[in-house]
Amino acid sequence: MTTPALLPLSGRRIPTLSPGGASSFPHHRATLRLSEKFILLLILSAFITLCFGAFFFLPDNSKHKRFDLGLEDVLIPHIDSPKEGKHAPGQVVIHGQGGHDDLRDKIRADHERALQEAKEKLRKSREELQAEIQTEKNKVMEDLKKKDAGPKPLPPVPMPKVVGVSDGEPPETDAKEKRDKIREMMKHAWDSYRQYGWGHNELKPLAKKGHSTNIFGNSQLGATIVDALDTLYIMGLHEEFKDGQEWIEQNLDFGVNAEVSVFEVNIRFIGGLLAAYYLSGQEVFKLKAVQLAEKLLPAFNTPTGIPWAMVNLKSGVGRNWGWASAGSIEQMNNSLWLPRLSASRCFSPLSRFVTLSLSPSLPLCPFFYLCFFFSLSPDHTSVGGLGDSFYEYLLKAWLMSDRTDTEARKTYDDAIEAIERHLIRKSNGGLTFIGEWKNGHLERKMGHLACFAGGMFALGADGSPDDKAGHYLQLGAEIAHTCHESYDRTVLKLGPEAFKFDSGLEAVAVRQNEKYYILRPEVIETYWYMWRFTHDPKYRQWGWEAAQAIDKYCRVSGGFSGVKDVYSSNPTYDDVQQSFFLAETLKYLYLLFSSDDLMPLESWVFNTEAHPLPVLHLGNITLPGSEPAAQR
Ligand code: DMJ
Repeated sequence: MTTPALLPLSGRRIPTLSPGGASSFPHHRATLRLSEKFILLLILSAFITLCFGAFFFLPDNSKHKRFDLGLEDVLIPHIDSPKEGKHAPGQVVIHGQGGHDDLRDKIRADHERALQEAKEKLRKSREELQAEIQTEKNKVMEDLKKKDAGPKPLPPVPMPKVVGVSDGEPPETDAKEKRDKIREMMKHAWDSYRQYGWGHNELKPLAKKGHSTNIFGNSQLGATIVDALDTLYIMGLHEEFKDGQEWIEQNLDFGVNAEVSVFEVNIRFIGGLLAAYYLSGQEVFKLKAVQLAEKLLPAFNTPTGIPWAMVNLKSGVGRNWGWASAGSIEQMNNSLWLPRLSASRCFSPLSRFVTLSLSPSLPLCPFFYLCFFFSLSPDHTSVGGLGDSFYEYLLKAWLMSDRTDTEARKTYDDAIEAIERHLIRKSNGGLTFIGEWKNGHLERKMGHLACFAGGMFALGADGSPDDKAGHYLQLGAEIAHTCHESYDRTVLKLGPEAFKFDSGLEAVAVRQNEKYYILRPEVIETYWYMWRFTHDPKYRQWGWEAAQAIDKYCRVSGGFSGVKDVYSSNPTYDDVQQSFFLAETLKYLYLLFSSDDLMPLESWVFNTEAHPLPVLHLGNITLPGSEPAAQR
């Protein structure tokens, strides 16, 4: 008898043919046909499904007992071990608990292993732990970079229900008149730009033509239009707003071959577009903001994680300023706004990364990261230019997260404690000032830019640790007072770029190149915050002094210009109407004379260019698509 051949693929036995050609099928088959096996398999699987069904769908009167760890709670019905062989009425008894016991044992074992690991961690030295954390961070950075490598769709942008975009007319006639005057100044600045500089980044109000600085490369991106939009909206200048919107729809193109400052473009353009979007609900602003954010993204793809200072919008090639070859902390300020557009490319971990890497000599961030991977330059630290908004954004990240980002708040608290200890001093004449740390000592000089810190201290007072709210509000008031003095001690009643507290000098500029005023907002910004938190009439008074001085000394027929010497009764103009004059200076002045229900601080956070973004209150968010953006 010949052995049946085995076909390896199906396992089916095929009888061999007898040489005589007669059938040699056996009478009795010891094996099953394929179709029979298939039917058997079907029956078997139906049976198994039935068993599972019974397991999950039997009416379950028994309670689901909590296992120690969360998820099992939901998935596994509890089986009480029968007490003295008796079951409670209605209790479902499932026999064969071995599987659950195994699972329970496994969970317990996992739990114990985790505990053991935690204990081992605690036994490790600080250095070992730091090294481990560093490795983790590097891994996260690598993953982030990998994730960022390819194009992927942007996540939806939350659309909060905005509040407080009201008229804000103050009840006091005096304040109302002043507010009207500020609005008129805005109109003059805008109309002049509209007439002489339309589409250019800024305006030369004396030459009556367009102007641009190197922060925008050689582009014509209409920086003033984008920067001014939300101020126009808040002031109720809707015709002008529409005009600006139309220009943006038809002309704003970020595909230009221009090398721009990542920081400036971010705070002015992305900030301006997003604020316009949140205020007006017009989709075009969001669209443009997203387009621009995509253009800036290559700047974040650096070996250190600190974004490039500049990026070419067309090629995506980035580089740093020659004098800050590894980037400055200013660059990290980008983190407040971009995550809004691109949550999957969240930049905030990068900024944390830097935050934790403070200067070894001073527990504050120095300006420049001269060497690779945060081997720091310990030699220049201040809250003025290049460093200012870094601290501001720690606080604002916390506020914008509806006070949930406690890590940002803690870092802010630590930073301002260090600022107070190391940089803040009282002059002989009793003026509180914020100095600059340079080459191992404190320079008793304060920049106009640092005057914003008065407002920051006041804004951060609520939520300070150890009941220090009153202290920080007081500190804000002292900075406001000092900065007001820097204005009041000039001929024009406008503040110089920097002022000293040295050799008998109190809040006055010494060097010629520090005597200019370029329509900056920081002092007025602090007045506004102080007004909101104290309602002390002196802040409105001081704001009004500044507004009058600007109108008197900076106003020309073609707009507003900066002046070169605030100590000269016959100043020369610098012939630039800065875009931040419309974005910030006039906006803060207008808000100062408005009632508090216009842009309330519980609902809005202003970026460093005074562009408001709504606080992301939980439950205050509608994803686009689920509800059409309201036309407010
Ligand atoms: C503005 O562009 C912003 O306020 C920035 O943070 C600092 N400098 C100018 C205004 O002075």
